Amino acid sequence: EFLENVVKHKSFLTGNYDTSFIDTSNELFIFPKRKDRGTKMLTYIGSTTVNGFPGMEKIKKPAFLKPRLPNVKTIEKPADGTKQILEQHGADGLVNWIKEQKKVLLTDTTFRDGHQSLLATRVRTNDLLHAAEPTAKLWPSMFSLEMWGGATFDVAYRFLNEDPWHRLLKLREKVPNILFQMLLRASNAVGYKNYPDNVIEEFVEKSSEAGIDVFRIFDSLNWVEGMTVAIDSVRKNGKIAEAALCYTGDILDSSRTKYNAEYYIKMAKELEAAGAHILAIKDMAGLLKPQAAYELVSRLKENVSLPVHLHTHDTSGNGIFTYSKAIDAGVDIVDVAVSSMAGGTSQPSANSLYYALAGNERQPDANIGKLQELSSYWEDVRKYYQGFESGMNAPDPEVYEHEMPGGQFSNLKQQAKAVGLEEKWDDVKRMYRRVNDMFGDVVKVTPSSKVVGDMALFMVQNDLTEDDVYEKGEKLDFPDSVVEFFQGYIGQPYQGFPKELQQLILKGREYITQRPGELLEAADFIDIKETLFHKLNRQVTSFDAISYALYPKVLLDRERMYDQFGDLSVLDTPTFFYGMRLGEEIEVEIEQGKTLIVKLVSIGEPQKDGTRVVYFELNGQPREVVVKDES
Ligand code: 3PY
Ligand code: ZN
Repeated sequence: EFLENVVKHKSFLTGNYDTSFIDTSNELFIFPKRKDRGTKMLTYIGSTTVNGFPGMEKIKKPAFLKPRLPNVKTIEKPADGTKQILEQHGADGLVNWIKEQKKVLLTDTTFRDGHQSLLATRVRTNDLLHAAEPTAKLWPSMFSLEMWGGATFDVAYRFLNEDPWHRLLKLREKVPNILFQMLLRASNAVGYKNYPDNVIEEFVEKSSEAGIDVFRIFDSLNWVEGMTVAIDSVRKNGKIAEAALCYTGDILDSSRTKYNAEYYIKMAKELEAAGAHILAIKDMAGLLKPQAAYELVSRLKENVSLPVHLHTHDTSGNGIFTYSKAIDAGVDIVDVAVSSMAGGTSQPSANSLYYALAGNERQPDANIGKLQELSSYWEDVRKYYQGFESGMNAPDPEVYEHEMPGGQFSNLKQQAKAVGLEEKWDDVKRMYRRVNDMFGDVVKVTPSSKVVGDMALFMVQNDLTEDDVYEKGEKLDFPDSVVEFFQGYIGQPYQGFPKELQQLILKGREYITQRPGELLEAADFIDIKETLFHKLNRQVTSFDAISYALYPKVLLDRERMYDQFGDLSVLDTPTFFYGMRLGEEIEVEIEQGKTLIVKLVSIGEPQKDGTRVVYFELNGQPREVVVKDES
């Protein structure tokens, strides 16, 4: 293989036989990995059949109905949409176009926040890809498709054995007409901590290249200083910088004055001055009550000239009412999900909003029959993910008390369950609010929400009251995330940290007041590529390099899984989570036009070394794999 590579090298082909190029040409050492895709796939299926899927209760594979996938397979291209407006008129042209629209525009979050908030972010690329072309063809009038960022990035690697870049590139191929939107946690990128400035710049550049058009940028403490690097980078790449103010508290409650309308107006003006194209109100927990929405949107429209894009969660059940009031006040764009992936901790339903605005001149431009077709597909697919449902099946107006973001709700519940606190979930919710107040009433959204959640779990787990924290604080070993928060490593909260608590938690450790990204050493991407080349033993892309800069261990762990099992994104979701039933036969299209037919024949008895032999037929030929029985 090495010689074959050498004789194909351009230095060799051009007759230059000075062999020093061998020392400087890493690519010569890339040998195609042994590709027994069939065996790798069978090993995964065998292992999942025997052991179940990690983190999910092992049950017999249910008999799912085939999803009602809308049939849109014609050679006709999808109708032009907002993507073409951006391409033809640039970012400013698109902003002008938004302002000219009379009807309210919609962003569909089904591919990102919808499932992040309902199904612990577990929806797989395979199911998204099936929905992509139908979405492009049946709903070309939407403003944008939020389909990336937030928690989807690390969850893809960690729990789904997928590459999030692959997801983005593949979806982009299928959806040429709609703006792709992502959620970017400003200096925290798609992570849970601040990164050096050049990591943020590189991340934005690569995401733009791979297909993101609209970046919703927020800082988890509403600290504008923490957002400017991201805003500048997005502008530099010719993309749309949608800067968000995170809504917390209640502007209608005169006893809570920290986050009042003036606070948000001031922040909106700062974001406009910082270069935002669009202003987002990011109501991540669904705390914005209808009348508050009317007042806030009206005041913002009076004070800034940017289009306003409203994001809420329907946790309280009041989402459509809030949108209706915001629409009356002139909001330009609102976030919705297709009906079967909407409601509860997710966004309000697109279909319901369409009907609710009947007779209203701002009713969105959409074909309700076609939205229903998309909803039917997701209704069927959602069943695959039943193990990740949060169990909330009614409105929870208590959210106005605990203030927990929709995207965190199902995750924190899983976390509580994992540490044996499932029965104390009510206490965790109450403690979450107490911790918020102890921390000085903070904005709670990733990663600050995780800090509050970690502290709440810590207190419930250790049976600590607020008084206990102050009395025994010196002896308590607080969670790392809490310590780092009080060190200023995720930024500065509005009106500062509560001093007494900060001292108790820091126990003399240093803390900073400047932007963490300024202090962090810049990442050296050439060095990262070199390191990765040796670790992965394959050609390294710029996408791998930026992922490694964000999540080194996560990327390497996933690579190990990939080596072991191959590309699992081609596997259908029921098989991915539940393995196979005895005698069942499935088809796996491993690449276009190449399909494997897999039949599970039998599972051997456990052997002394803790393994079992699993017998399959692969395209009619007997095949067996040995898997470890973890039980
Ligand atoms: C995220 O950062 O993932 C969020 O959804 C915050 O609301
Ligand atoms: Zn959200």
